[in-house]
Amino acid sequence: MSPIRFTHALVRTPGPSIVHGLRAGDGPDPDFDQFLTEHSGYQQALVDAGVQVVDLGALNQFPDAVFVEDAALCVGELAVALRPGAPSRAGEADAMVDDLRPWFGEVVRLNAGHVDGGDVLVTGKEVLVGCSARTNPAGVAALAEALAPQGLPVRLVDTPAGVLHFKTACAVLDDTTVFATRRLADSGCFDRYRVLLAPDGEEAAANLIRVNDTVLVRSGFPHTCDELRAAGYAVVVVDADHAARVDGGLSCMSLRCTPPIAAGNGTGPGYTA
Ligand code: CIR
Repeated sequence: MSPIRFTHALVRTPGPSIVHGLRAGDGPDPDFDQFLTEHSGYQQALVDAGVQVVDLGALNQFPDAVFVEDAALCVGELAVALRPGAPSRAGEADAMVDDLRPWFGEVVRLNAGHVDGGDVLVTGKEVLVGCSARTNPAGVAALAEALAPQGLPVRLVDTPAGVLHFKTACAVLDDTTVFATRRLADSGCFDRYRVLLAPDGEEAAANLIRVNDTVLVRSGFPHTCDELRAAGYAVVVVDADHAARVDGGLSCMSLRCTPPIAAGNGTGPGYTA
């Protein structure tokens, strides 16, 4: 199981209800049409990185459903429907069970507590899960049980106070390297890793994603791009300002994976690209 090599990315086109998406601040609503444009650019960047993009289809009854990563975890041949911590998002996990079955066969349901996928960082060594306002120890324990048959150790860590998700502040760059905000790195949770730090003032760039040979970085963070390129990574910049208006970033808008049923068993949703 590699934390960076994938054959597929499962996404969900946003519905018009995305303008009502949850957010911590009181900034402007995202513009639906511009969100769609950005989402389509995001999908193209994933295709260019070498994965097959599959649109699971909009779920307009759940304003935040475009952020697919929070409702499920796909790791190796296993798919787990999570239990998102925000009440308005709980139903997204039920939809995931049906959506992921064609690709993974059995879908395990988290059976206790709460976990948002944004708090789950899969590295080449282990699975770190940050406790947050959305993810609690009972959920982490249930996830550890679900992942144990795969031989995947789970380590409970803390998401920094005031940060929505653990992966708001970090990302995997390769088997043993992470990119993180200084604040999160200073917590010591990455002491067993090589750490590249987000430049001061560009902490919001930490929610980047490594997809095969490409690192996707949200636009607006030139120093981050320079740092990654200097370290030898191929960087592609993606617009996601309207996702950011509802506290979304790059990682949460796709489930990067290598499903065991590569064509969705012929019953899955169609490819978008
Ligand atoms: C939420 O608050 O749940 C959404 N508006 C944003 C979720 C972003 N998810 C993520 O970073 N993993």
